[in-house]
Amino acid sequence: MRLRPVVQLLLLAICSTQLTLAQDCGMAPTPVFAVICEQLQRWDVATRRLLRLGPSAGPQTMPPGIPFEMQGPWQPEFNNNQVQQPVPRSPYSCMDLSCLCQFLNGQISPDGACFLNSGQRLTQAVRKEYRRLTDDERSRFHDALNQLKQNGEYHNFARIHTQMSDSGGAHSGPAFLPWHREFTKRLEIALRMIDPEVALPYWDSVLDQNLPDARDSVLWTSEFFGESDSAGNVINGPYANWQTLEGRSTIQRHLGRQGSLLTEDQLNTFYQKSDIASVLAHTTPAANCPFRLDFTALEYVHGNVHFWVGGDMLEQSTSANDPTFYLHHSFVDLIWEQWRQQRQSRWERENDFPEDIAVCSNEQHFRNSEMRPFDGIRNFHGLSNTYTDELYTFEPRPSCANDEQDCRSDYLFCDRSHGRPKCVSKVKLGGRCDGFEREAICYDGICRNGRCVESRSSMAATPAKSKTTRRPAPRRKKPAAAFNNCFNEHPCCASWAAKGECSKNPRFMNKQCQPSCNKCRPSFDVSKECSDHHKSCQFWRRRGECKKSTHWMEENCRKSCGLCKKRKSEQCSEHHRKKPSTQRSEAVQAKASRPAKSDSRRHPTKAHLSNSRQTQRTSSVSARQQAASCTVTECFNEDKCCDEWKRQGRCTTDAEWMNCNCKVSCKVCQPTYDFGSCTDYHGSCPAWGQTGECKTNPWMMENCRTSCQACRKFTKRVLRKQCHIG
Ligand SMILES: [Cu+2]
Repeated sequence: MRLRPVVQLLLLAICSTQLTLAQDCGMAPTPVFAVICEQLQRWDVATRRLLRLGPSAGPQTMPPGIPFEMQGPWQPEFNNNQVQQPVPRSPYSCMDLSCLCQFLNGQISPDGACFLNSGQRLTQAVRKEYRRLTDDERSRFHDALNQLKQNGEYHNFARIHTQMSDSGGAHSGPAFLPWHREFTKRLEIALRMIDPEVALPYWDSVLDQNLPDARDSVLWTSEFFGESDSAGNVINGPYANWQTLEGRSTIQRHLGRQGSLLTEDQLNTFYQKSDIASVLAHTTPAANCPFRLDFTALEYVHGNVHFWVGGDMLEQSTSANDPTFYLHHSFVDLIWEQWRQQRQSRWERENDFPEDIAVCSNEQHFRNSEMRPFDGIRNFHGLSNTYTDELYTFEPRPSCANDEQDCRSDYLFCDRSHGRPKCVSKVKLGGRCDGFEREAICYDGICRNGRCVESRSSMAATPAKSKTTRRPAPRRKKPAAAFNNCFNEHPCCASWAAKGECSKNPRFMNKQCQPSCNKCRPSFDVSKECSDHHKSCQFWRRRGECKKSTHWMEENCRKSCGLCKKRKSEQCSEHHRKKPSTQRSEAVQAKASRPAKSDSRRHPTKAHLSNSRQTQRTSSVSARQQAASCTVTECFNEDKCCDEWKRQGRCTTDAEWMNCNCKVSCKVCQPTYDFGSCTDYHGSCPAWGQTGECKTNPWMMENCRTSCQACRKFTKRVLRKQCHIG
């Protein structure tokens, strides 16, 4: 028994060295792959560090006053194939059109179709190649994206991708594809809230890869992604002068300096994969992971495109500043979906996920881990068929055959000079066209001496394609305002806020009780107890949500759920009564018998110690008998200094006090936890840590070592200094 802590420490040491010994990025086929490899490993290491520091450092949030083991109702309940929380609090959680319909103020007809106020029917988004959009579709997409930029929502999205602490599963492992599927789905919904007809296009970079110089593609003109100056600043097109999240005045790109675009061969290699663990791949395996580092994994291959675009796209922390990010990821999603359709049954698509192996991928990539920061969904939910059944679908990649005329786009041509006919992007004026002299490669021009130049004939022959005659963007009526997603998530928010929890427990409260903490302005009167805060309350009531999603409905659909007779504050206390005790102070004391802040149990002061020395001289009662008068009943040390005091001999020199307050160190009792390890010794530690107890209560530093990061703060040396008395 005495050996246990030692063995555990040893195991821990072995484990952590093995985890840090990642497989060698030096095996990478190209220098850029090696850099991507290191980048993914850095993300992984940082995620693992956050996970080790425990919930107070990580993104987990705990409601005020509800200890960890009692938080049952707070954990969204998941059936294996349930894709979302019952009530979508925001349109972003929607997984079908009837849900989106609610947020777009539409009407659902008896046959289930959604008709918007404009009379238009809401349909599945069709994701097309960027160059295959009609002029109207393209300008609507650009308009919607610019509105998101202006109303700040685009930045909110960029921030999500940046925040490692909340988005650990975004990179470096199996959750990469599902996470980005959910992320791009959300952006597409944000666009549709502005213009319901918009879909997120995809950028098939294979179309550019076949050019003499992909930087000359028509994509990098003001019609599409825009041009950048010699310093890399994007200076024209729909994203010109877009301020970045970090406050730079433009997006940066350095096309083609490093990396590469996707090739048909890379895609074919991917389509050939048969094992789920090579598709949802462990991209940062440790040396002892049974899976080898595989540079054909989509996460690696896709990283090359980030590097090819360069600038903001280089780093995970800035890449979502550049809209190329979303169009590239929309294509990555298409490639994944093609694999799913070709290789998996419907059932497999929703169920196959690589085994959870800690030495292969960190916990955030595990099948059932929460897909942070997307409330209420887990990684495996990202496998749902509902995404492409209900919300969006892909138009097939542009292709052409001998008998077909072209690639159905003014910006693409069918290359018949290089093997099997294939669609290739057109080249802007001044760009290279060598090797394609016989093809209609130049946009608005002809190929002469290996360069695209304007030609009178081309100008005369194709006036419709010239920029000056491009149809102006259609004027539409004012789009729906961005959705105001400002709701309390729990009926007790107001009570908690009144008790000062907004400042005591900001991590939780700022997320779950935004209106009550004045973090956003709701579109309804929060103080009205008997009202519906959401226009869909009746709809949800009919779907039985009053019973299924009690907290949210109790707060926001009180009228529809028939809760007007009860006062919220009463209901809060009822919530509390259901559980043994959810008042933090009661719970903490009842469950853990933590030290009351009474003088008798404060750690020894010099005065106290000198008193007890006298006690010791006069007392002949054994230590254990003295301890019997002690009111601390459970087997915990009450102070982080206990072990140090024991080392100083206080278990004998100050036996009475020590045997009560440092029971474990003085071996008065045998703890059931691994004393000496850097873990939490009590199940409620994470919850107490969340509510700031680490700072205010000395008991915590001794017994909630993970939650309070105690081992890091109080090394042996620090303790020796701090606990020195006399
Ligand atoms: Cu990416």
